[in-house]
Amino acid sequence: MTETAVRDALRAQRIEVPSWAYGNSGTRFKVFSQPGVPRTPEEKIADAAQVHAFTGVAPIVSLHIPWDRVDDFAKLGSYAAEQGVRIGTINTNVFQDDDYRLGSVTNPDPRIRRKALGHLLECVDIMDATGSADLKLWFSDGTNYPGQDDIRARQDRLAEALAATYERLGDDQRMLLEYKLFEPAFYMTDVPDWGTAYAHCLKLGEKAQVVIDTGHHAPGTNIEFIVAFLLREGKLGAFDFNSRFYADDDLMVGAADPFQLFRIMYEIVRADALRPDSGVNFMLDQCHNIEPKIPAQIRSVMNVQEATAKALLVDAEALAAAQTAGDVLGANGVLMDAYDTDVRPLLREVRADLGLDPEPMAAYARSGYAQRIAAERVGGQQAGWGA
Ligand code: AOS
Ligand code: ZN
Ligand code: ZN
Repeated sequence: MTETAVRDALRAQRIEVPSWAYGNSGTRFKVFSQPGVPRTPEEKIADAAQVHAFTGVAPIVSLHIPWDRVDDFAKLGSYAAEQGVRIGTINTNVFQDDDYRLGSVTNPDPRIRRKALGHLLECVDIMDATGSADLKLWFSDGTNYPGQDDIRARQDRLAEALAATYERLGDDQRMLLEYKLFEPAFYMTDVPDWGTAYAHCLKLGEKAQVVIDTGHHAPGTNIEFIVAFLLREGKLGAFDFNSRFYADDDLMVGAADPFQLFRIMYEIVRADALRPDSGVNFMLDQCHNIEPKIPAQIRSVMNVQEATAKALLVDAEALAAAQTAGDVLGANGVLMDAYDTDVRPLLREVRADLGLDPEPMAAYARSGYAQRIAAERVGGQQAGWGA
């Protein structure tokens, strides 16, 4: 790839940020509140707009319903536009009501299954109002004990709800099915892995695609293989990027394992799936429990940019030649040369080309925004988990 093509790709890159990253969050042990946290969906969008203002590549905000419920979603969309961003994916929430103790769409009780499906369909109505293209489905459904419920019947119930939701989608709308190995269910999860998600999506049709949340696998899983496979099948709809040391830690992407992020981005580049019109949506799904939230999002976006820049710098011709020649060490060396490149000067130039400060973290810190919201927003509510 020429240097111009690398720069063009980096300028055109798009990363979607989650509204819930700006509110207070925590673990089951403690939620630490921070000064200036948003009190409303509008304030979450305003904070997200800061991330875009300083990075230039994050103009899309994911909403989570009901955490971000407002009376007029079209108006919220206009507000987002005024802030310089737009509303992206609508994330469903069928995991927070007492009713969902035994599951949502796979619950043995048909009344609760109907309630859960009603929420999914309502989220498509919201997509119509916001102009969103993607509906994200993550189900906490599963069981804690062997024998607790019938694994196979739960798959039937899941398939039924997915089919009804799929039917409701408009021509330009997609549903993105996210899998997760465990948590909150500890014995069996109804959508535990990419194979299960893929099989359901395949049956549903083209508008159903798989989401890879990078924190949702068993330790040691080769995530880039899943990326390569799903891309080859045209079934990779989106990422939830974050990083983890142990389980679903939801830490900043690229913090735990920047090399893994590079390997993932290399498969993206290899499949020409970086382009915003490729059908792959690059979202962050993170919680900043102890660190300041807006800078943590800026840092995360920068981490994705750095991994992407390195992936774009892989010498494809040299790599193919080494692979064809069976030159194991040569091929590995080509990949590592790209990974070992310091791409920060290149990204500083890309930002300058976009008319931005080359150092987003420092520029945000200087802007005074953090001090302003801390003074203006008194009585911030916990947003996201537990809201
Ligand atoms: C849950 O573990 C999943 O990662 C979800 O994508 C997401 O975190 C949830 O919808 C709440 O933010
Ligand atoms: Zn996720
Ligand atoms: Zn998760």
